[in-house]
Amino acid sequence: MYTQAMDTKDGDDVKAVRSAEEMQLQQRFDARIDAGDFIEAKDWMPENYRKTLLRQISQHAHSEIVGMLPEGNWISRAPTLKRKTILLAKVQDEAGHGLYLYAAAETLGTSRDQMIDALHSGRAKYSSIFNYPTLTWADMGTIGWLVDGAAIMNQVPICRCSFAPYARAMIRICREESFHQRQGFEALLTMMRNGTDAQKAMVQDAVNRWWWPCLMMFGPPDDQSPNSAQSMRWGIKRVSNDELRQKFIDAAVEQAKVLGVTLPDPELRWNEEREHWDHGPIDWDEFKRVIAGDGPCNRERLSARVKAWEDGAWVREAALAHAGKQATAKEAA
Ligand code: FAQ
Repeated sequence: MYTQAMDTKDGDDVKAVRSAEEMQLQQRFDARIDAGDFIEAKDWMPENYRKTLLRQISQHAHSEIVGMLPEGNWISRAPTLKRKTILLAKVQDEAGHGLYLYAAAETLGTSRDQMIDALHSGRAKYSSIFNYPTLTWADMGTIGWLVDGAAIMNQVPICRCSFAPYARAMIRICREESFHQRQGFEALLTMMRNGTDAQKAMVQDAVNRWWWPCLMMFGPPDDQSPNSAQSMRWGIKRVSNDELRQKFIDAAVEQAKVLGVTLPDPELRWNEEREHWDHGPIDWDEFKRVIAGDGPCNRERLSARVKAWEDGAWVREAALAHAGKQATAKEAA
């Protein structure tokens, strides 16, 4: 006769077998990570590795999509046809990046609709940088130079992320971001070399406003970054938040000299011993406010995304109906 007790014992046996199997899988996974192997979506992975990747990749995808808004604001006001074409292409690239990244995240077992719902309901984050306004045309060049510059610095190491679909997406994204960064720098250089005094002042003002938020893009300092240690252990992050921030500052200081702009940090000083530029304190309270939803444009950005999603409902419905008809016609043929 089967009793509750017997069921429990059987259950315990099954659990013991399963956990021995899982331990083996875990050991194999750890060994692959230690050997620098790439993990594919179909491979076994610990649940927390999957969750961490989903969090980071979906937040990254959301950043690309929300990141279209500050620049989209200037497409209709670009000063020349050439600049308008470049900006249009750049904003379209960001949409493409968002789509590669959603596709990479979907391989982890969460649907795009679920990810988008998390963004629209405020449960998912996106980069703090896109909650700042774009006030003048110089903001377009500055976003290219500094925001894309920071994005590349952070994203190049992700091309070696242990999760292969993310790493593959990043290779293509980085190539495009590199073009974005150069076009931004070139746009600013044109204004600084050939522009009027008012245009030069406009560039300096944009750099003053974007510098500190760009430094926040790399995330909190290493000793206050709750996810870093585990993500580094898993090979999701290859270089720490602080190291990347420092590399970005070191590169930007030299580029600022070529442009002829000043970076708005009186404490920027070359440190012979460290062979890096020292910098002044970052306002982490501002960062916390922005990622908690209280930055200058958080509400505006989120409501623009929700509106675009709702306005596009008929397109999604029509595409699904069309795909359904095609499938039925194929079956009938
Ligand atoms: N903004 O423990 P950590 C772009 C959150 S793409 C908002 O250090 P982690 C292209 C973090 O999520 C820009 N939240 O976290 C473009 C975590 O919260 P959670 C996006 C931030 O993940 C250019 C908490 O703080 N790039 O710009 C930020 O190990 C121009 C604790 O932080 C990526 O997403 C922030 N800045 O390291 C488009 C790259 N920083 O999730 C248009 C991939 C931190 O626990 C125009 N992501 N947080 O609730 C990463 O490399 C990492 O996720 C970090 C954060 C480095 C961003």
